[in-house]
Amino acid sequence: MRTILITGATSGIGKSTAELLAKQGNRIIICGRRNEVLESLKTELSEFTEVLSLKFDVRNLEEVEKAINSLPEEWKTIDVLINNAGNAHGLDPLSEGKTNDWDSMIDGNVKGLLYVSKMIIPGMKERNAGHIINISSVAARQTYANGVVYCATKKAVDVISEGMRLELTEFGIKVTNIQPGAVETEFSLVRFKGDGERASTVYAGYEALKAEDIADAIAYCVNAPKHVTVSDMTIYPSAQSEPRTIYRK
Ligand code: NDP
Ligand code: 8X3
Repeated sequence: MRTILITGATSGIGKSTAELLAKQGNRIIICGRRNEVLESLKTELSEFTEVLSLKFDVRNLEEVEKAINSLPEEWKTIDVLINNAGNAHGLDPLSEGKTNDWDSMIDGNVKGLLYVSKMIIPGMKERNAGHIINISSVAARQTYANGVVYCATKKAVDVISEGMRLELTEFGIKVTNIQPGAVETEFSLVRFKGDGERASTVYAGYEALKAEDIADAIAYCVNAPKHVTVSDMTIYPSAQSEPRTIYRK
């Protein structure tokens, strides 16, 4: 039975992935900042498998280290790390961008992913086994105006995935980089700081991806035979041709 640690498991892609991989019989470590959500998800998933929850902010190195070091001995062997936590904050031109939004995106989407990975990689190297799945975005493929800092963070995730593959393949560690297009989750609600009406316009007039669609793709990568590594995957809703272009009815 594999042990899988998922960051950002309290919502959207991370939550659906936790649900699917739990139903497939894997032991799951769910992570996020919202304790109540973690606890209710833990109860839900415990019906299918063993679950452990860790509450930490990926931007805070001390919290990351403390949380991961607190894992009981029998949970310390992490077979699969899914670096999913992340968000966009704001949609503004650089000249008007809020620096605290930039900090949140750079610290969360890039530094947070590095902090968590640094805690998990040494064990994988020792065991000569493991799989790291990084959730990037189609925003890494095509920069869009007003989302430059978010796009830059996701480009960084692509580069980090590539670098991990260069450094870790010889240790038998697989690295997968996934670039989803528009997925209807809490993503836009967070980007627009709780403005639900504005968030819903992002998904209006076409069928956006569901978190479950990305969970399916992640599960495919996790379940591939030992000799098969899915290195990169890009998944669009059928109505989206590139990050800036969605055909709406
Ligand atoms: P959600 O907003 O639904 O989920 C984001 C998750 O990340 C939550 O569980 C949240 O948990 C966690 N998170 C955010 N910031 C932090 C932090 N600082 N520390 C710890 N956890 C954090 O969005 P999605 O499910 O859509 O996003 C998941 C990933 O997918 C992100 O990396 C996003 O960039 C990427 N993505 C999303 C797309 C989309 O269209 N939705 C498209 C392409 C990529 P909590 O608040 O409890 O901490
Ligand atoms: C989220 C997808 O196109 O809104 O990464 O940037 S997009």
